[in-house]
Order: sequence, then structure tokens, then C-alpha cells
Amino acid sequence: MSPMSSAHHNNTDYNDLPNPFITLAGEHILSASDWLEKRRPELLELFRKHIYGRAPLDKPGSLRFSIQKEMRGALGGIADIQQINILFDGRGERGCIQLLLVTPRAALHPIPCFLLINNRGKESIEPGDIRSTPFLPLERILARGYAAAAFDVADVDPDEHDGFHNGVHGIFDPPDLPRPPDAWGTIAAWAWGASRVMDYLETDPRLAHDCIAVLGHSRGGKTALWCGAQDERFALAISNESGCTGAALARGATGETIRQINEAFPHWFCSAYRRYNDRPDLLPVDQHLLLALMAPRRVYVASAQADAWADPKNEFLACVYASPVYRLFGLQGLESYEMPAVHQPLHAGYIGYHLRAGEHDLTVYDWERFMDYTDRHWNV
Ligand code: GTR
Repeated sequence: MSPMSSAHHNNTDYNDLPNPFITLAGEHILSASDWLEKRRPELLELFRKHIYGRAPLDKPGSLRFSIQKEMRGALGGIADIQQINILFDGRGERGCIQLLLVTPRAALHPIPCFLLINNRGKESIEPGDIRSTPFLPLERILARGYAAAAFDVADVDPDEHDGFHNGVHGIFDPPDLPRPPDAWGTIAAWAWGASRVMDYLETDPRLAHDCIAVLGHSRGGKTALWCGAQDERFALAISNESGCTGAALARGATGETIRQINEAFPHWFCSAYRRYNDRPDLLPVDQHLLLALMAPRRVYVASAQADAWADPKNEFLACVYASPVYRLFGLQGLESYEMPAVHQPLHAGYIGYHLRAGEHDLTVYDWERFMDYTDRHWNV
């Protein structure tokens, strides 16, 4: 495929990217409705089967919510804070995701909301000692009229390779071994957890349910993209430096490779993904198609200049190669196929992008740009 002529790349690998518009059966997709009816479900299935694994259930029948804590006028008077327990049962065991929900007191309803997939430790989102941090700059978020929600990934599945006994794998997986090659990994479990949080957010009448973004950094960014791809209730998925098996194309990778990620984190993806350790060229998908699964909703990819491991160039190129899918919907994906300079965000299209100076991290700069983007497009 050659969706663009102006992106700078010399690597012929990119010419072999799977074409968004040709189905496995060789059928050409020519309309947005065909994309949604035929190609989108096929791609979701390919990502499940070969990369993230298959969640054994969607919303559990046992799902229920209980408000545990409420604090009004917190953070120096500007915020109302709630902690909500999201509870579910399976095989006799109970799971609980503790959701932190922080809303601005001064807001006009309905309030747009960012849901952060938190991978910085549960203590950082405890309502009792909540404070603004660069990773979750609550004061800036509230001052700009947004609500912030956050849950910790460990509530869904601890980030360790224990043979899939703890977390939601232990709660929901059939006990018989061996696990099938497409059994869900930890990233898929966290994405499932973010959807259960959305189940709750939808019930809060103060929130703008059509303006909820799912956002994560690094492993959390991979999760945000896989969650948003599947769960169409999210209007926007934001990937901050998600890199390998997040926003970055696997073909032609200059940062982390599939082999490196599978060896360092054997629990993140399904075991079938290991087949591609040294052969990304054999994958029936690549990560531009993960971004394209957000269409016609929005997606935002953020890279950092010194974060070579997350492969800014391939993160940007995934946005470039996802853009033709937006065009099929009559929408602009990226506004430009030239990689922008640092601190020159591309905000006009349905795919937002920025390159920040500095290292691998989620910073106030990143948050401010995400909110610039949603201010511009959400009419808030
Ligand atoms: C790294 C991993 C990356 C990224 C990162 C993070 O060690 O190789 O894929 O997920 O951790 O989550 O900070």
C-alpha cells in the first residue's frame, strides 16, 4: 500500500504493511459501511487471535457498584472525590476494581472525562492522600473543566507472570490447562477492566458520556489502544509513548521488538504472539490497524524525542498509515504526513499527534496537549 508520498522512510518493510482495505478473503473494502461490517470485526478478531488474546467474557452478569468514599470540596475546595468499588464474581471468587473519580466543583454538566489506566502504584490514586502529580495533574485537569477517573491495573491483574492464577485470569478462566494460544494476556485483562470502569461512568449523570477518553502511558498506552479499539463507548483513545505492540508499527521497528517484549513480559500478550518474535512480517495485522479501529472515533498518539525504545518514528508512521481509513469515512486522520518537530502538535485531524522533548514519561506537557485537543474538538 502507499497511502502517502511525503512521509520520509527508506525501509521497504513499510511497503509490506497489511492493507486496511483488503479482507483476508481478498475482498476490497470500498465504503465506510463495509469497513464497519466486514473489516472491523475481522481485524478485531485478528488482534485477539494473534496478539492480545481473547477475553472470556464482556460485562459480567454479577457486575455491581458501591460508592465507598465521598469527599466534597477536596484539593483546596475545587474537587469532589469519590471512590467506587466495581465488583464482580466468577468461579466463587470476587474481583474488585477501586475507581477514583474526581470532578470539578465549578463545572457545568455534563462533564467530559479522562480515564487514566494507572500503572504507577495504587497508593498514587488513594482518595485519602490524593494530590496533583505530573502523571495525573488533577488541579490542571479540573481547572480546564474536565473530570478525571483512574483505576490501578493491579486491581484487575497484577503485573507479574504468575502463570495466570491471580487477577481476573484466576477469577474467570476455565481451570483446565493448558491455556489456548489465544487466551487473554494481562494487557487484554487491563483493557477489560477499563471497559468495566466505563460501565460505571455511564451511570453517572454528571458526566458527558459521549466525551470520555481512555488514556494510558507506556504499557497503559498499549492497554488504552486495545480497549478503545474494542469498546466503542470511548470517544477517544490516548496512547502516551506506548511503543511496541501499542502505537508503534512492528514492521521496521527501531525500538523494542516483539521478541524482546515477549521475553521480558511473557504475561502481557497471548502465547500465539510468540510465533512472530522474529517474523513481524508474518503478522496479518500491524499497529496502524489498531489505530484505525478507532475510526470514526478519535485517537491521539504522543511520543517523546528521547524515548527511542518506544520508537517515535514508527509511532508516527502508524498514524500516517491509519489515516486512509479515516478518509474512507470522509474524515481527516493526521493533518500532515511529515513528522512534526518537537512541541509542534498536529491537532486538526481525527488522529492527534505530538512529539515532546525529553524522556519516557507522562508529563504535564502531555496532558495539556491532550486537553488542547479535546477543547478543540469536543466543544467543551
Ligand atoms: C518497558 C517495556 C515497554 C513499556 C515500558 C513501560 O520495560 O519494554 O514496552 O511498556 O516498560 O510500561 O513503562
